[in-house]
Amino acid sequence: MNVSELEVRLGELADQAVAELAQVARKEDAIQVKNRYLGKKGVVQELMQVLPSLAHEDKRIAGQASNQCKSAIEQAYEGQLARLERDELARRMESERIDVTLPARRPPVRSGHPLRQVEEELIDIFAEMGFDVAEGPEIESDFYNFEALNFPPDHPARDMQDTFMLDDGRLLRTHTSPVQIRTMLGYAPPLRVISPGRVYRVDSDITHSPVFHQIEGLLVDTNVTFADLKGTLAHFAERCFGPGTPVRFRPSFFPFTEPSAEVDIGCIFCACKGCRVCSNTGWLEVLGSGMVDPNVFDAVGIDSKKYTGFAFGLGVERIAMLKLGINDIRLFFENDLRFLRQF
Ligand code: 2NM
Repeated sequence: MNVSELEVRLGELADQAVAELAQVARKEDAIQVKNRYLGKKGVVQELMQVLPSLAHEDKRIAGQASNQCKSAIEQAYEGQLARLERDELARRMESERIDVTLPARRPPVRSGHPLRQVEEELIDIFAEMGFDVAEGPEIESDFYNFEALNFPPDHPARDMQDTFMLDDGRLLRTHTSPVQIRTMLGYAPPLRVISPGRVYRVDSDITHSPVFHQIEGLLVDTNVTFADLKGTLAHFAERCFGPGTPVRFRPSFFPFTEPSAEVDIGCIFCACKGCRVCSNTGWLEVLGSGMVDPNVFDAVGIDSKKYTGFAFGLGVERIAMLKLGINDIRLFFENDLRFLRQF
């Protein structure tokens, strides 16, 4: 093979390699093509084995032709590689595209369970009036739950039907009054406390749950009268249900208070005209209350000649149902998000 034949052959190889490189669709294929032409045992190297047989002047020409061929293939290789990478990037940009105009994902709104919202509102109202918050155990002894509260030993409220009993004679508290007993045993008057918390009774229907929440209040001082009770609860009713909310006190009975009274508010659904919710009475019962019975003071060692006090209790579920327009108490305890998300 003479030098001009070599030059032609190198030119053909370069054209061939460039054409092949233009066809490949993958980076690995491009590398393979380049190696086949330019590798140590590649076709260009093989062709150049004629070099030693050429005349001195022709060797220089052959070397130049070989370099030209190599750089043409090299350039085509680099170009194709760049093109493949660009295509790959474009493909990924298309398939992994982020639509920046989409509305942001909303984080779950932590408004709190409706019962907790109402409980906090009620606590705030009493806190404004200077009541401290007291808490106590949910498992109680008969003494704190009944005896100290002036329940006679055979009183029907102690019946097993109403109270969840433990095997050892203790019980799940049926009200938060035991907290008031513990407070009176631990602190000297004047006292002004509320006791929010979970209580338990064997009872279940659309207005009763075996577990529910109470807030009880207790105020003990010298010269506390029923007028103080009325003023406090009338103020509470206005803060809870709106200015001008009417209240009325009906005589009632609790073992731990004497006298005792149920507290009604004017029906907030019919403006006291009478409707289904208030059973056409125009009134809704929201609180129990009364003057602390001297027997309770005796049980906790408070001098009932020196001190008087009032107490009251409310069901958080009942108030929440009235305020939020909920007609089944069980909804509070089912954890159905379709219910909870409404509050
Ligand atoms: C109520 C109604 C009336 C009450 C009484 C006491 C205590 F400990 F002072 F005697 N605590 N809570 C009370 C009074 C609770 O709930 C309907």
